[in-house]
Amino acid sequence: MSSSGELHKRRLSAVAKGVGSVVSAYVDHAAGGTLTDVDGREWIDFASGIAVTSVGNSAPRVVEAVRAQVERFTHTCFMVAPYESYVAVCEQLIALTPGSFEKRAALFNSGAEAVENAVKIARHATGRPAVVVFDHAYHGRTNLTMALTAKNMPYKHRFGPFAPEVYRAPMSYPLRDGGLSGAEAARRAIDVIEKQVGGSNVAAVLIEPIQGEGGFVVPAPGFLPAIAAWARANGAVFVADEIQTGFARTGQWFASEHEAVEPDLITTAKGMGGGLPIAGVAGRAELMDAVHAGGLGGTYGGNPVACAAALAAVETIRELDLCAAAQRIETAIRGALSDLDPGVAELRGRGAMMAIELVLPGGTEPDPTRTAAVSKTCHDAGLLTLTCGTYGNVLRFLPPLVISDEHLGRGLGILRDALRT
Ligand code: PLZ
Repeated sequence: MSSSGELHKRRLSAVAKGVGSVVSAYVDHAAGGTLTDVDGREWIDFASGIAVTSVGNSAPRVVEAVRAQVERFTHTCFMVAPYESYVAVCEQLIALTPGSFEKRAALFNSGAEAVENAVKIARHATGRPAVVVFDHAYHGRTNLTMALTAKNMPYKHRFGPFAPEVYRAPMSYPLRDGGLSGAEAARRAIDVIEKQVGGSNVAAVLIEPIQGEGGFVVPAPGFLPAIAAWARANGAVFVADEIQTGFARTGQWFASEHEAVEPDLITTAKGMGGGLPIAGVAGRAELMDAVHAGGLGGTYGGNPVACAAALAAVETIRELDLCAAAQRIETAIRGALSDLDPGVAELRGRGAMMAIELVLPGGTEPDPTRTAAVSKTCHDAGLLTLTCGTYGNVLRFLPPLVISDEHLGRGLGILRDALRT
């Protein structure tokens, strides 16, 4: 087998430079909380492939379900010849997402595609053009979702022009908005929407209940409910982008539940598929069913192999009670990182979606240099961590929910050492 060094050389003359990688080690195999590279080195996984492998890599049920499905049939296209597992995944989405109202769902391939479709549905159902998003938001890399995403580098730079009718409102970011309460931050956002867009023009208000790429920003309590209430009162569709937060990651099936918010539509992907590419939009039947027959779809959306994996992932989350596991991971992380230096402005997040924001001591000036250095030290010691944040100064921890106490503890030890050096 080739070494990582050899593979990297091949990559340079085969893979486009625009596609990056966090580490230069190439993976050979992976399990519940570790990856092993082709050079035989074991890594502790605090990334889960960006919040995807919540049930672990090659989770037994997922492997079994995929193997069985591949042998029966690999693809028919649901729009050509339908099959049961697509319907079953939609039933699960309807049952698991918050909201006791009548729902429908549809399946897609990626998070960005789910977001695009949620916007299509909201515009079609309301007959309105405008989409409201927030500072620090991340919703994808397609043309419409680039417009919805806040950060220029690396996501948008020189990739425009972008889709029109996208408006950005200020987010509740307790560390950086002078400690506005949820209600005050919502008032500030609603003022912008009402003055700059007009309530009756808004098709959708789209928000991540905890922001992901933008820095694991947890809005102040009351912010999400107030924004959702405004949307309802103004006939706009409240869309929760739960692509990163969904499927037990934050200690509930969906992060909206922490504040008892019932979104009109929810977008899901990542943890949903147990490692296979699948995404969904689920929500109010009258919105979902407003779209004419044939108006939603795609060749691969809800591919049977991905559906089999999703059903197995859901079963695994239920059976192993991975919501409780995520809560235990939060407790362990909070315990290990409670006494850090003044350069750590905040430890925040929910469940197994936790982060620290690094600043220059004595203020809140972001410290992306130290963030990158700590991350690099972790990598050198065999811990796979990711950074995020508008200012590149947030270290985030997204272990698989099935990670062992031993691997979690070792990973946190490496992290503490890296913060001390
Ligand atoms: N919405 C909330 O977190 C994907 C992107 C990594 P796709 N986040 C990881 C990168 O640099 O491309 C994400 C998300 C939220 C939408 C998406 C988009 O999901 O499956 O990557 O299209």
